[in-house]
Amino acid sequence: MCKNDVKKRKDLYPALLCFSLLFLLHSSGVYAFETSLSDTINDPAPGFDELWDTVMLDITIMGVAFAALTLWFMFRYRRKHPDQVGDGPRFSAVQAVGWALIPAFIFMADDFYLAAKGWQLWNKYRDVPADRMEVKLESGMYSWDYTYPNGIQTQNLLRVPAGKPIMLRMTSRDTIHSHFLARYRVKEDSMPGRVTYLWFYPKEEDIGDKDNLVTCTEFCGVMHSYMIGRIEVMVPAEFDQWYSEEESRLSRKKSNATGESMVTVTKKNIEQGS
Ligand SMILES: [Cu+2]
Repeated sequence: MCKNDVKKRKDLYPALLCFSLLFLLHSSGVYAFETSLSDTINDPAPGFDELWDTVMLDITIMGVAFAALTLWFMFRYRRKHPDQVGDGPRFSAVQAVGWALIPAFIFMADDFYLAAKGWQLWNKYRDVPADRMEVKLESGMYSWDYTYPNGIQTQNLLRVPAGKPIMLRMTSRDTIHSHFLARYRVKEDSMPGRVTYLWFYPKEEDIGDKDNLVTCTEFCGVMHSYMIGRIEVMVPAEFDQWYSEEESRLSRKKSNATGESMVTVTKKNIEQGS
């Protein structure tokens, strides 16, 4: 082995140091994520946010590490005079394979780790809280039609009490739509002939927020971008009042309709002389 080779190999030590640092930095991020996940059992939104932040942190560290390494290589191995011929370090087969596999292993380990965290979070999210309110949603070009457990219906406006998990059981009367709640970090397709669901957790700080929007995130037709709804988070007592008032209005409407149809039948009978 000539002296020159040994020197060039030594030049690669900072690169290996970079990878090791990257791994250590990431490990500390992993620990922070691990400890905070257990605090977010009920509400999936902070978990999705933390996972997103971890992905951003990882790709930033990797990007910066690679950019720094590239710049350093460019500087260290620059051509010093016009007729200089390159002379790279000679690696043994084991060193060459190690140089390729160790970084690949670190990055794949990070990828698998993030994928596993995403899977774990998704599984938690699919475990819907038992103490919830279920609302049916039928989507159609171009509106969101909600039906509450007591039968009252709203369009493009979902009123919910703060502090109660809300589950939507969704279907569609025409094509595929996707109910997206940006604030709660959840979305799910609604489609004809199938019932899908999503749930979210409205909180007190959401009360009075006029920008708590529902948007359709599946291109569903020419008016797709106008398919906008709103989530109105209410003080629980006010919600209960609204809910029972609407319920009694609905039952009055139903009894009036029944009364009207009885009158129609009676009129018919009179006309027919029976
Ligand atoms: Cu749509």
